Amino acid sequence: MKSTLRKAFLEDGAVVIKGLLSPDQLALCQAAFDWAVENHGPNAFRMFDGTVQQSHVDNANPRAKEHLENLVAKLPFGNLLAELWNSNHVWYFAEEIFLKAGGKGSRTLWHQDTSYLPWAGMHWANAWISFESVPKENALEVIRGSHLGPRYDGTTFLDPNDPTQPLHGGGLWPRLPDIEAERKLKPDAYEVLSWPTEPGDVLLIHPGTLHGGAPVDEAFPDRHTFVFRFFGDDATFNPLPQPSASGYPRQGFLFTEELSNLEPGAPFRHPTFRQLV
Ligand SMILES: O=C(O)CCC(=O)C(=O)O
Repeated sequence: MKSTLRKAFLEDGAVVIKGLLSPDQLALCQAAFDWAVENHGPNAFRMFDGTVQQSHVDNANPRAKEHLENLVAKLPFGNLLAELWNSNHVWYFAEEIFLKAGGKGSRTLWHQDTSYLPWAGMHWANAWISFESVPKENALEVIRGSHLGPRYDGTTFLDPNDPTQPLHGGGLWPRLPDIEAERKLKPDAYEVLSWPTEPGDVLLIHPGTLHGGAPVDEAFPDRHTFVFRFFGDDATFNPLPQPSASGYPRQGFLFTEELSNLEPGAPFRHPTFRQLV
């Protein structure tokens, strides 16, 4: 592996691996994606315009777990991430699904996944895999190096007038900056990374990076994106504030039962997560 890729991921928190997935591998992913949209899980959040589906977000669908684990084991992520992180082991956590359709999907609000999931450590990665060619204007945006900075409170994603409405409250974690408002006043207020991608390219981000954007619009109306999440040796259990001002999470954290015996700071391990390396 080129040392520039490793350096980019460690320092920037994001890197694109061009052409990582072959057309056959991508076709397997797309079939699994379509199945998972039809057979969504208990964490799915869907929006419709009349009867037309506008968006679909799902997380760790238990109905898809075994199939996705078998699929991911056939993809080149295990060895790639072991090298990228310099980790002896790599585990698969679960998937997330993002479908935006009809050209009306607004930006995904800026957030860190670590505000929603009890994760700490350097060895985490989201593999963002879109089935369309994604132009730069519609790409996911990442604040360079933000995985090395503060762990912010999350956004509830619920208030259209307040993109930083605190998820947890209580002042334990700093409130998210209003990055879009700041950028409007000063376009270079943040160092924002984004890349156009082609089918087969994979964007890897550390889930502690501030990321957002990736809107659909008239010129690019539909996006189907699979996110596979992975962790390695340097991954620890770092609980979220409880109780949370917004009542998050309504249905328990992902894998609440499995993680219930982990002490804060313990290695993030449980047999439910498939070991790839
Ligand atoms: O694709 C998107 O719109 C959001 C992606 C995201 O938030 C993630 O990969 O964690």
